[in-house]
This record gives sequence, C-alpha cells and structure tokens, in this order.
Amino acid sequence: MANSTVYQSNIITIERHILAEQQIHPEATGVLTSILYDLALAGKFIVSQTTRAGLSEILGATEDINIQGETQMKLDQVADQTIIRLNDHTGRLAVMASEEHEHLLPIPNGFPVGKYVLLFDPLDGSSNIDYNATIGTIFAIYRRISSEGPGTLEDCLQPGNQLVVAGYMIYGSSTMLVYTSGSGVHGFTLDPMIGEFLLTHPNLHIPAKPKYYSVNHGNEVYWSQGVKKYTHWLQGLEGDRKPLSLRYIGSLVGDFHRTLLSGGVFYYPADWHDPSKLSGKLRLTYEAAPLSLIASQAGGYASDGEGDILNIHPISLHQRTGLYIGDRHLVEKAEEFIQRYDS
Ligand code: FDP
Repeated sequence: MANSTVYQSNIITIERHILAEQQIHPEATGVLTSILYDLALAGKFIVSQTTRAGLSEILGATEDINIQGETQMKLDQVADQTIIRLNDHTGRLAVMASEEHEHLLPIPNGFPVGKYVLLFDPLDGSSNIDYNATIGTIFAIYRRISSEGPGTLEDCLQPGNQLVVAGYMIYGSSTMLVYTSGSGVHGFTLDPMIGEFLLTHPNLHIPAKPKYYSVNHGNEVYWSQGVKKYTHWLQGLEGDRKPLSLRYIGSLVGDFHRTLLSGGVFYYPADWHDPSKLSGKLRLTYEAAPLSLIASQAGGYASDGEGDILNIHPISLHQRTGLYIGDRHLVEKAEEFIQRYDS
C-alpha cells in the first residue's frame, strides 16, 4: 500500500511554512527564510551524525587519532562546525557566536556580510550523548544594530526582546524543529523517509493544566531558602496545592520541550555552588533568551527569579543566568517565593 503521509492533502513542509509566514511581512526579502532553511538543513546533518554516536569514528576525545590517522571530532564540535560552515558564506549574516567558542565568529574574509546575527548552542545537553538521551540545538537570530562592516559584539549582546527568530531542534525519539518568528510557535517533525521537516505542531500553546516540575534536585543543598520553599510548594508540602510529578532529563532542550507540550515548569535556579556568589548555570544568550521567547509566544513566561529574561541586556557573550520557564502562573510563583524569602 502507498505511504499514506505522501497523499495527505495538508502536508506543509517547513519551507512552505516559512515562505507563507514571509508573505505576512511585505517588506521581507527572504533572507530570514533562507537562514531558517539553512538551520533546518544543519539539523538534518547533525541528527544524521548523532544517530551514529557510539560508532568509533564519531565518538571519542577530540585528541584521538582514528584509524585513517585523522583527528576525531566530538559530536558537539561536529554540530558546531556544521552550523558555521552552512552559514558563514551566504551573505546573510554579519557575525555569529557559538556556545562552543569564547569569542565572536566573524564572517571570513572574501565572503559578503549580511544584516542578521546568529547565536547558537550547537549541541545542548551534550553530557547526555554517551547515554543515548535527548539532546538539541538552540538558535537565536537578531537584526544587526551596527550599520556596516563586520558584525560587532554589540550586535550579539542584545536583549531577548529584540529577537527576530528563536528556535531549537531536538534529537530524541523523533527529530523536531520548533521556532517562532513572533507569530506563534510552530513545530515540525522530520520525516526520515523523505528527509523533510513537516508541520506537526502548529500554534503550540503551553497547556493550562501543569503536569510536571523539572529541576535537578541534586543541587538542593546549594539552593536559597526561596527556591527550597518554592519546590516544597510544587511538591504539595507547602500550601494547599496538589503535588506535581517530577521529570528531569538534564538536557535543557528535552526538558523545555516536554514543558512546552505537557505544561509545568522547568527551572535551573541561581544557586550557591560557588559560596562567594549566587550564580546560574545556563547561558543567557545561547539558551535562556531564545527559549524564553518561545515560552512567551506559547502563552508562558520565563524569569531569572526576579524578572523577565527577555528584558535582560547581556553584558558578555557567555553570561549565565538562573532560569524559571514554562507555565506563567508557576514561574510568577517562583518570583513570589524568591521575593518573599531571599530579598
Ligand atoms: P550539559 O551540561 O549536558 O550541556 O547548559 C548545559 C546543560 O547540559 C543543559 O542542557 C541542562 O539543562 C543542564 O546543563 C544540566 O545541568 P546539570 O547536569 O547540572 O543538571
């Protein structure tokens, strides 16, 4: 029997969807559409490599020499190089920044410079690779603010409320690309048979009834009083709410994706790991800001514990932050506990 997917009348590929979104903006030149399409292509390449994890030519320390005498690359470096190489020559970007690199990634000499800025975490949750758990790629696109020449650090250090597009690709039991360009959140699933991302989750909204809370309880000893009390409240140990179930992968994309689809809250609070200062683990620019835009476009909210993540103006590329993200009421409740017990 013929493959039924092929004959459905409402098949929407990611290309068709982003072109349709482009029509909403008559001033659009198609450049953003092309960047997104290149990122989707990068995702296909990355997943083709990650599904081979465990095979000797892919996995292993960077310093290892494989049997052909070539240096091996770790998967996060493969992902990083894939995104850079697919985007550095297109004339669409002014500059890039990657969680894998300390400094900016300028457009190489000889290639044209464009008007957008791309920040990405090429393989988030990479400590899970060896255990076959969900991992992902997070991306953030801004318009450059410098007027000409190579893109600058200032172009990359913009608050999340200036994001033009935010999205992620998740490499789990299926591969999905989820993105927003400011008019809702849309999810596409890769059909491996035809190699296309197809629209499967249009207009995603975080469900009103929260299902899970998600946090690394192993860090409890480092938490502030407010975070402990908030967690007890989620567990039904404080106040009169029914307890939420716990889920935690330890892979931000996976934990966020579940929160988006099931409802609830994910948090990685700023804590006292370093006894000299309260500090977060997750990166503001590569992780927290893009996911926060997605959360807010899906009817949710994200906070650093004190205020909206999207309003934080980064001062450095690899700045870290506390993050509470998901159901609006649950995130606001975290702010309330922190305000009451920690300030
Ligand atoms: P990883 O260290 O595996 O790269 O920001 C990185 C991140 O994973 C997130 O994806 C994840 O949410 C978090 O760190 C997990 O941290 P813990 O192991 O401390 O829970």
